[in-house]
Amino acid sequence: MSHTLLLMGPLLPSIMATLESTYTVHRYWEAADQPALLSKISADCTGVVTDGGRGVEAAVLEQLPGVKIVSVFGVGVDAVDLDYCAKQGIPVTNTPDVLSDDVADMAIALALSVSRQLVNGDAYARAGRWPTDGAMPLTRRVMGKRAGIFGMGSIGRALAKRLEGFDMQISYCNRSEKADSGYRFEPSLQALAESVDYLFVTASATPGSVGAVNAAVLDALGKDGYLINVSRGTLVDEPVLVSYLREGKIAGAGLDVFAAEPTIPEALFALDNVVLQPHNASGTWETREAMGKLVLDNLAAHFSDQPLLTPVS
Ligand code: 8YV
Repeated sequence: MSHTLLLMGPLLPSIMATLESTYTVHRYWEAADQPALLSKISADCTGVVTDGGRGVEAAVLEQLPGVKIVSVFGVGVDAVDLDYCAKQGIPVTNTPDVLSDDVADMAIALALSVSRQLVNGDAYARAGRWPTDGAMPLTRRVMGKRAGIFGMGSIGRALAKRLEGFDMQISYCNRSEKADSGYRFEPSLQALAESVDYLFVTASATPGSVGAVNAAVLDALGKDGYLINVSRGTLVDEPVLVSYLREGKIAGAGLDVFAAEPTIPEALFALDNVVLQPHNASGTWETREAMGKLVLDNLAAHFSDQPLLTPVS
């Protein structure tokens, strides 16, 4: 008999197809009566599969005492109740590294888009304003500027490599210094913000990083500074960010992530110093396939008593 899994939300169709042909999968998000589903599978369910945004809460895991693995489609595990999993000895796996290049690409795309006003330029061209109004307003150069990276993990390093191509001076803030990186380490996020033109947020969401990009950090970034966030919206004090963008207290922002997804603060829609994405930094076929494969491989390793490929430490 195949192992019984609870799937919290939809994944890539090809990954779901493999999952459903290998295991007995129950689709939580489609259940009309979710508590009834949990009690129905309570005795049999041995694993949970979810994505980084949905995660899984203790209230669900408590109903499934046989669960011995949580496999996450995503690198961020902030939506999983890690304390509960640790207490119960449930290993959690994620999908690091395979998405770093695409997420770094998105950070670069956002920095270029907001600085060079790509979205506004596109609208200007499509509205036929070039022949009537002449050239669009001038924009800001990216190359050669100072970049600060908050979070020097796999995504931070992939981003730094790209920023080098733009001849940028690179500094970073991280829990610990990465001496081998060759970039300037700045332990204080506020001091980092003060010394750069672009502040990139790539750190994972932990109790220590949530809310870290606050008013003091944005003040330090200043009216000529840009914020680019491809990590989690919760790392930024979002209401403060919105008001700073409105009032021109920072130059602009490129945002792929928000505090209460999929809701984006409506005030941002009217601002032309912001470029928005619907949390799509890892959203390429190539990366999503690779993430899905890691989810499947971790499950296969678990169910055949092999070491997990990418356990969350
Ligand atoms: C995904 C992410 O969009 O990896 C993460 O932590 O946030 C993204 O890659 C998400 O997990 C898929 O829904």
